[in-house]
Amino acid sequence: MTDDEKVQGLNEEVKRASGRRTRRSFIVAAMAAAGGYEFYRWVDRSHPDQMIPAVLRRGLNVDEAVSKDAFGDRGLAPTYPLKRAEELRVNGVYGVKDELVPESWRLQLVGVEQPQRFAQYVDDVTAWEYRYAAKKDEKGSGNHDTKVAPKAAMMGPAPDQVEKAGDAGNANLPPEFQRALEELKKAQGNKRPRGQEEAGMSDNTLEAGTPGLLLTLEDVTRFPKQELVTQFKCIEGWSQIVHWGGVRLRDLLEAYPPARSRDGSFPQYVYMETPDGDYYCGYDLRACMHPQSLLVTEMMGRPLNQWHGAPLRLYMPIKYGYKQIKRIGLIAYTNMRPDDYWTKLGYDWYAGL
Ligand SMILES: Nc1nc2c(c(=O)[nH]1)N[C@H]1C(S)=C(S)[C@@H](COP(=O)(O)O)O[C@H]1N2
Ligand SMILES: [Mo]
Repeated sequence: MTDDEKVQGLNEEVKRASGRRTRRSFIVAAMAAAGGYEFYRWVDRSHPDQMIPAVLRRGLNVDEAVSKDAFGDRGLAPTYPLKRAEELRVNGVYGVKDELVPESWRLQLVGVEQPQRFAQYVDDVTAWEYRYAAKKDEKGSGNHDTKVAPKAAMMGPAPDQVEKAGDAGNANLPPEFQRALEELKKAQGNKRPRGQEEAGMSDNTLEAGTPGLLLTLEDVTRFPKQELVTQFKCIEGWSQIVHWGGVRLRDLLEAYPPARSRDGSFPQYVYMETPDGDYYCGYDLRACMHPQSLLVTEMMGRPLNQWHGAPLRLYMPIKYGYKQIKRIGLIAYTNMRPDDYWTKLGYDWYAGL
């Protein structure tokens, strides 16, 4: 058997098994079927419950919740042979248009339990300055903008129409708004205002003075490397099979578990945002704990490029493309369902496939 055939065999086994079992017993079956095969490491390294920090185990009934609510009986997204993977097109460039200076990237992590115990603690994550290379030309920003066909359920105007409105920029704003914008800019130390794309600023953008952690890329990539070949689906109607490389989001969240609320409960949501706040997404903590939810650093065996979200993007199975946020600058635990870029424009928050 070739490696691809082994993987196919495993996938078939997985599908059969998962049709009749809970995810819990399914993982046991998959582990047996995997027989130590290394490429799909998420299968044979799935944490036994004992390895999940107590703080998350008590807050979440991960196995049950993941299999039943979020992902149906199947539990896992199907995977494909590596040879079927192809180069993913670029679709949507909010928050990635400017070239980020790689050394200036940090992951802001907010809502962690006792953050002061970590060396990466700072008392204001928003004070971190992301630096951008001088603009050469506008290439990339015009041609690649998001074009998403309206879904039946969509309430807002079609994105390309909204986009045109957004393209007019600030020049068309009434003078009082322009003055207010100028004042806001000054108050922010003349930093670029956040959320300058058509959906506007996120409701969850952090306030200055928010404490948390500033993680480097090394901090994020110290977890076991994962690879996955899955189908990426955009709500527009196209899909492609993609080879992803990165680390499990779950590993990061377990290393930096969330703080409880005053009433003793755990946050049920995770919010993510680009460094400039132009694109943002909200997720169930459960979906983030899914073993196939990855913090991606590589596609097709190569480091991510700017347009696909370097240095770090999300890939979350069984969610549409618009939840796969590129160039993550912030991850925050939260109790309230977080704001989401395309939800603001009328799309479904869950975006389940
Ligand atoms: N930062 C950012 N992330 C984003 C988007 C975006 O505009 N900006 N678009 C989303 C949409 S609608 C899709 S389909 C996917 C496309 O990912 P790709 O460009 O790597 O194919 O990214 C998602 N993540
Ligand atoms: Mo999309």
